[in-house]
Amino acid sequence: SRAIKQNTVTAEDVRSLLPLRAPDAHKGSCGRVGVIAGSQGMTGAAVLASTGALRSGAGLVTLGIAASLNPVLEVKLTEVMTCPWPENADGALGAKSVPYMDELAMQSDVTLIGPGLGRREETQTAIRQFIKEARRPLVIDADALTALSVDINILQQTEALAVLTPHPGEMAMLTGLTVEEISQDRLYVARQAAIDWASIVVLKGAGTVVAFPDGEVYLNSTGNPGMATGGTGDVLAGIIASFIAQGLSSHDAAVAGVYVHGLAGDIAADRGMIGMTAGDLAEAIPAAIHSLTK
Ligand code: NPW
Ligand code: AMP
Ligand code: MG
Repeated sequence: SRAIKQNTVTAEDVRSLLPLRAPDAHKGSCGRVGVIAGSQGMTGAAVLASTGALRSGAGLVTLGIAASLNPVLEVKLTEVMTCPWPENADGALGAKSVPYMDELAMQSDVTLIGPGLGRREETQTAIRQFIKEARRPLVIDADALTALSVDINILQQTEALAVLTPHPGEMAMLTGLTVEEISQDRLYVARQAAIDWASIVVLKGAGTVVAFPDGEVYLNSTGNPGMATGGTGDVLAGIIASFIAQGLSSHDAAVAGVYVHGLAGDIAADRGMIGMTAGDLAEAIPAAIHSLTK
């Protein structure tokens, strides 16, 4: 690996970054997270992303979802509010949904877009249009990364500061490199991407790298291979968005979010690493935050 100065994050560092709860806090002062996620077959991704945001302390979480899926989400989610949005003939988000995406973003401190949205062409086009016009902080994950990969210049065009959370497969799509090339030099690849895209890049995997447009790089120390199971990335995106909504800079939210996500994975693994689920990890987030702040 090329010589890059890497920062390691300690529990003490994260403690000092985490949002505080003022005695007179109310739900409106603890951050509003907008979530654009889920499609037929992947409503779970929307649930996990929204739950990750709630379990890390967001005051209010609102999920935008294709209208035909709304009844399912109303049942699966209790504390999260949902917005049933007009959909295309195939029941997915598309051009008709974009004004509603814009409206949700204007009413939220941060918008998380991508988990489980799917790769239908109309959905992908709508995602690009939304990101291009966005003005407030974004967390961009999963199928919204796929959308970006056909026109990465959108990141230069948008006013919004974005945190991108690719796994190595998504990073390969975004950069044109192979997964093997990325794995050989994770620090360098993440750092160069953050510089080129003027965005914060969270390159996931064992030893997640968080890289910033000024060349600064962090290597995470928490987490375990029990987290190699469907949906854990959706939870991470929710945590980072939640910390931004609670007033952390996107920089601090990415660093603290990755650490807390891994710690929650470690706490969930105390009950057995094999067979732990993304839902178990999400349920362990409050204990992870408590262990850092008590
Ligand atoms: P391979 O072949 O496995 O070795 P995709 P996804 C590669 C939603 N979900 N290191 C991988 O390689 C997500 O939110 C919904 C190296 C393959 O080529 C998305 O919207 C769930 N390679 C959607 O599903 C729960 C790695 O990347 C490609 C790698 C698709 O997301 C699950 C796979 O990537 C899921 O979260 C690594 N660490 N990781 C739900 N319950 O609703 C991946 N690759 O095609 O983007 O598939 O990540 O599952
Ligand atoms: P995704 O592939 O988007 O669901 O994201 C998977 C999440 O699990 C990321 O946060 C990864 O960093 C984490 N993860 C997966 N495998 C491991 C591993 N072997 N060690 C630590 N974290 C992992
Ligand atoms: Mg993912």
